[in-house]
Amino acid sequence: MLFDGSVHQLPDTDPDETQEWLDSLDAVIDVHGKVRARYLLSRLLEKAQQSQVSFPATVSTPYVNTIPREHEPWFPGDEHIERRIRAFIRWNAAAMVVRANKHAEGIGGHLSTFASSASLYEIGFNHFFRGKDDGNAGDHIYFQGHAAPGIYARAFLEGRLSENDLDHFRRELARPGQGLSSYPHPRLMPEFWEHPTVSMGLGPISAIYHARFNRYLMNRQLDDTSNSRVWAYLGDGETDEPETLGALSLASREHLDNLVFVVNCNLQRLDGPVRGNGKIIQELEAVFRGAGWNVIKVIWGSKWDNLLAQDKDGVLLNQMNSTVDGEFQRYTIEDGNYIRENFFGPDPRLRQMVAHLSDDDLSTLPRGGHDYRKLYAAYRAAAQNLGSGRPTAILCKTVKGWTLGPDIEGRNATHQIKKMNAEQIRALRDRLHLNDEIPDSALVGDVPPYFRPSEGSVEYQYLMERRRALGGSIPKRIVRARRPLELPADTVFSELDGGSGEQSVSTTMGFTRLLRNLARDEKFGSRVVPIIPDEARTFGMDSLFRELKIYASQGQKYEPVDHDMLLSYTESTDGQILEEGITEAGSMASFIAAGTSYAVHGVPMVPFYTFYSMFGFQRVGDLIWQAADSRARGFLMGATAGRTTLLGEGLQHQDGHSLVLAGTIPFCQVYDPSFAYEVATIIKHGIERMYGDKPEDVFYYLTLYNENYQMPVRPSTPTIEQDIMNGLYKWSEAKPAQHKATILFSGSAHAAARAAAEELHAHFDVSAELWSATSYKTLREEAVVTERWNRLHPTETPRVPRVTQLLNQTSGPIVAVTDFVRSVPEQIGRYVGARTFTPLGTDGMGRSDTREALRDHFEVDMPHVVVTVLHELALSGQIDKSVVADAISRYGIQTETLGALYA
Ligand SMILES: Cc1ncc(C[n+]2csc(CCOP(=O)(O)OP(=O)(O)O)c2C)c(N)n1
Ligand SMILES: [Mg+2]
Repeated sequence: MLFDGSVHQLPDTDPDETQEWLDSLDAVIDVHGKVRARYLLSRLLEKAQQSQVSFPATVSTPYVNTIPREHEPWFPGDEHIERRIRAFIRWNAAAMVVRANKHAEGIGGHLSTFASSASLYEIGFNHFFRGKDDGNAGDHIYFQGHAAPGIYARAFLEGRLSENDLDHFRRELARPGQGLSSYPHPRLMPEFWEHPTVSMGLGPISAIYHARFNRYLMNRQLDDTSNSRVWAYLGDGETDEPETLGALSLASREHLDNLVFVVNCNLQRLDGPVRGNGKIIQELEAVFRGAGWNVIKVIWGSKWDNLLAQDKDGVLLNQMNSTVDGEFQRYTIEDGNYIRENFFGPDPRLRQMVAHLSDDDLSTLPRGGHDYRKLYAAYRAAAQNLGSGRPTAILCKTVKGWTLGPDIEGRNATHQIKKMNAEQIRALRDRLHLNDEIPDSALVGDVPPYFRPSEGSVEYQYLMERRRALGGSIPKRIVRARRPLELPADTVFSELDGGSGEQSVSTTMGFTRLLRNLARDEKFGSRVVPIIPDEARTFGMDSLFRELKIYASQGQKYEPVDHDMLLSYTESTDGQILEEGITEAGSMASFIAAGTSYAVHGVPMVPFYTFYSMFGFQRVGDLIWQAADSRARGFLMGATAGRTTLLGEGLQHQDGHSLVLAGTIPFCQVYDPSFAYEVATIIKHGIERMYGDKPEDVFYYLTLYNENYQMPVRPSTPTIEQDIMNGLYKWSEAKPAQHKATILFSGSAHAAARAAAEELHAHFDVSAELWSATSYKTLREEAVVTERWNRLHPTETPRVPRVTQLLNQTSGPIVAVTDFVRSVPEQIGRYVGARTFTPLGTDGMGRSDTREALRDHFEVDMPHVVVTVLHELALSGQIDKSVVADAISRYGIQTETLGALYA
């Protein structure tokens, strides 16, 4: 009752007495000051509690609308026309899903989500969402994934989609490239959807970081986003995902008053009630308020206002407050009499209050989320909130499946219902008052027709005028070069080509230097977005704090403890680094915001998200998948990579498998470089590929290691850059010897490979050629494509996969060594022709110990490479088996253990 004037909705039974209390308070403040007043109030609250006068905690208000009737603004639209438009959209959304399932049993789609949220969207489309046809950044809308049919239905009404398009909902392969995707997928509909949302929770967290990124662009003077809002629509069930609510405090901390969450509280999720025994709206109010958000509850429709005004004893309010969601859901499916008996019935004062209402009246007392004026009031308040410094959450109470009839509305199974029979379709038509538009004659069988008002109709004119006034149709994904970038100068990269001389450095250090060079590049530099989740010191990237500065919307209000040091912790309003704190999910959301800025804003930005590689793909893999769907561009840098290279940290830290997980993500270019010049080449080509003349919507994953060694000079072969990008190249010739072998290395495993080649030559008369395998994924994908071509062109000369061509230039057994699991090199195992191929890798869980001990344990060190090569030579009869046995004892290798995989 403390907030937002909601107390004004309750009748004052004794205004004189109220005034006396208020006057007393004023007197206390005047005479004794605010501290005394606060003390007295606290004592009063304490006393009230002791006397069992329940008083809500300050994070929640009674179960009534936040905006009282008398504060509702004038509604500027034509409610009747908008209702008609909404009816058309509702109809087409349902028709589309029903038709799709008629055509293909089991194809799916959702009726009930949009049915519950149609008004939540339409109020936005008609009055708030700003398009970008005027060349500005516009608003950014995260649509609830399962509401997609409604968004398509609106695009149909606007003439953006045809009936034929709607008939290709969920049939993307029937007309390649022109189907309507099940959910918002920019990858599949790159000119329509902007933001993927359907994996619960990812939309909300992405929206928060997106709103923050808009401010980042503004504070860094890269784009004027001052008028852009981010609207995120989400389900009440979706709020159970940690990603949904986990970043709320960032939004308030960063004063993101450009952000609005609209939570569709239909009280149901997929299986049943969201909080049968509680009240999700109250729970969410407390969470959002506690996190510093502005909360607007839209619970009751207008007809309840009259009842509330009569509630002199507070019995209605008490009933509203104490009825649990499970009961409210029941009331949606029961008739008016049931409501009278059970909601109003037990208390004679309540029963009396509705005595004048018929059962029909009672069953149609609507919820706030279906009351257009209440919604308008809430949205307007949210829109006017810009400047307040607080993000807004609008919590709207709705009925799941609203208007779809008694078999679907509010039923526990409603989420999954995709079909309607002829009778249900007719009932929907009647319910939406579309009898003129869709006469009985059009309702033959159970395939509902679509309906679109003619271009001359008032509805069409109205709807188009509204969108024109608001900057054009939404959603629309356009790639515009509003502020194009210029590629960095070549010299930025060439510094790493010369090697490190006598100095031992890591690829991480090489990368940090490169990142600094990139950020210093006169034209390109400002587009670099370094993102770090509280690991900069681990990676030696704290050296960038001072130079690039950490983005802090509030600047730096304190002098840091290390202010007198060269590399002090420097925060600034125009800082470049997004130091995210310990949130890989949030960092990925920032990566997506920055990586899609080329399309969302027409301002290409180049994110470099550097993280502990163990806490990348396996921790936030779904967000990385979403990045691919979003068509994000940029670089994911998996630092402290390698199961044995990161020593000491043990089981939960040592990553030997992110390359496998990365390999499963389409459009993710995966590299495991060994040397600084390889890192530089991959980043150079990556930038060109993603941001050059013919940009491609891909992103890169590179491993970075923390082991120091002398970085070699880049080989001078003319094709070296392309060789590195292709995934495999000869790194060193072998010294002549009697037997031949080929060793492939990647990442930090180059050391074992190089030592093994020396050893094999020195002691076993084996000449081993060394090849750097920068990307097994790239090799595999090329081979798979070639293989397919051969299969489909049986009469033509078969093509040879690139990896096979390259390995055909080598001799002897092929042994691959990696600090990752064996399945990484195994990706090319099928393409080595008649040769033998043995991968050595780090399958199993990590351990805390030294690098040497770990490499021995995982059997990826020099002795194991040597023994593997010798074993293969013995198998082919080139050397005697006793040579292998001698080598095993020479290196003291344990032979009777199960190995790291089972240890
Ligand atoms: C991460 C994830 N888990 C599960 C699902 C499957 N799923 C799709 S919709 C849904 C229920 C959604 O309920 P709610 O958020 O309340 O949305 P409503 O349809 O009620 O508006 C579930 C569990 C999903 N899409 N994403
Ligand atoms: Mg729900």
